[in-house]
Amino acid sequence: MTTLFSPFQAGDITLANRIVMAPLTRNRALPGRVPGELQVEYYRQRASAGLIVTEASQISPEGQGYLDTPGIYSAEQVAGWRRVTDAVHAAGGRIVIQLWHVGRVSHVSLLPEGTVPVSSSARPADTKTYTAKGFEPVSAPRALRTDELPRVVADYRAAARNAMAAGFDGVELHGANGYLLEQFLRDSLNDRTDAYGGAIENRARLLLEAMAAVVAEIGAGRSGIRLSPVTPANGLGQDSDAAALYGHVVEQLAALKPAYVHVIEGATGGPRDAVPFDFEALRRRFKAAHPAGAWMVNNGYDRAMAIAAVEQGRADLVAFGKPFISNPDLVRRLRENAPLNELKRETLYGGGAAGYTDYPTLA
Ligand code: 8OZ
Repeated sequence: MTTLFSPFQAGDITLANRIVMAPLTRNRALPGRVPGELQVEYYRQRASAGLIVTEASQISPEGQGYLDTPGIYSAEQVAGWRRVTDAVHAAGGRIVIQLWHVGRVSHVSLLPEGTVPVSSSARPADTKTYTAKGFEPVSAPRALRTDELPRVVADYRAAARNAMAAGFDGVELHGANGYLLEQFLRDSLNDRTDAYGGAIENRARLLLEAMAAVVAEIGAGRSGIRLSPVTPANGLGQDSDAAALYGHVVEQLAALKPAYVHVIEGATGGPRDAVPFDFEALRRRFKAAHPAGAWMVNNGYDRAMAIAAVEQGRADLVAFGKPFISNPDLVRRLRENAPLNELKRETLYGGGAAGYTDYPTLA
């Protein structure tokens, strides 16, 4: 019988179990936005996950929106990530990197001198970001020109190439949580009049071009993507027809034959049912077009929910976020139905080893 603890083949990546460590922003990169020894230890401790998805990592200096998040665009960053992937692989794990461009969710102090955040639109986000001065409102963005979009797609492609050089098993495109690709998807923000705005086919174009570029660079079997059809994260309003928009997106993604699609059900890190959405219909639409593609679910899953979702065929993989922060041996704890450590919220973002690499494992 297939269970949460059974092995799984996601494209070209062989997973020891169906339990995934979700991408988690922790703001502990070194100067140069480079992952260091602390990240090596943190990810190594969590290598019993069937798959680790790293914290979101910017594809370019323009794609950064928070203090001390790592990148995957420089040689130093690639070298830092190589130490992380070597450690995870030596411990028997699998790891993909999440490729991130924040779009308008940024602040001028985090961006190259003299530049402002970029988006589908010049309308600012009603949200804050974390800078060297603490929480600050995001800066006003400018709309990307049509002739700049090939360069953005090329940045995703170069980042995927860097990910392979850094030894990752694959990449996950960050298409969720109110960042750049979702800023193009939703008609609550995208007010463009070019081929990247208006009809659903147009609003989905940048995401699909980025995904196609990643697939062309590293192969479909090493490419995944994360979506959040109804999240209110980062002040991006709801799309006027999320079912039609995301139905089109997963159908077009399916044609690219990715290893997996990762879906945040509900409000990221919050209520699962604040906005009605038929996630099961979305899964069926994807599976009808790409039966071998894995369906990864996330958001507030506990042990019983995860076991049931896999047993009933509603998910191939289940991603856990906060439980993996406080339980490096989460897989063992779920298998043995052992109690979980409490999460310390005050050490989520920034700082050092405390609340990062010092959570205890079972004896
Ligand atoms: C929490 C804090 C900063 C960024 C996301 C990358 O929501 C994030 C993020 C989460 O996807």
